[in-house]
Amino acid sequence: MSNSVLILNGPNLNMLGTREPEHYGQDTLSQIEDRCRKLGAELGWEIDFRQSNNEGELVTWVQEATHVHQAIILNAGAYTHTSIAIHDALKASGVSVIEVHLSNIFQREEFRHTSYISGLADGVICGFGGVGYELALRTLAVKK
Ligand code: CA2
Repeated sequence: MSNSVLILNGPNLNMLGTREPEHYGQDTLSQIEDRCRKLGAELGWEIDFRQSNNEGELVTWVQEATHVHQAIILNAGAYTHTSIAIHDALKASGVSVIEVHLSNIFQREEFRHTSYISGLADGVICGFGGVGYELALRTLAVKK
């Protein structure tokens, strides 16, 4: 299998940098992507970085990850708290997952404290803004 990591971003994350900096910081998603690509190159990972507002598209991308990507770094956005479909796809894929959130979901509304992904993830990183994606990549490099 290639040294490829799939970084998936869910709904509304394409809006980063436009509103709610108190929760999500100032970075745009494309700035986060650039930093992941730079760090990925240093660590020897090929980075496939995607965003979708569509639950079904995220499910399809997870399904296609089997035997293609070493791991998925997943910020499923609000689908984290609702999507049994993404949970089932992750479970069936057998691909290692690291769950990432920009904000500390446990300091926020009660409905954000539930994740359908955490129980399947190798680990969860939240509350460190865009740096969380880089921490996830570094963790994968240690496990390589
Ligand atoms: O903290 C995270 O990374 C979240 O996954 C972000 C989701 C939220 O629903 C999760 O509970 C936690 C929302 C991302 C929306 O981002 C926006 C950024 C700027 C303007 C509008 C939305």
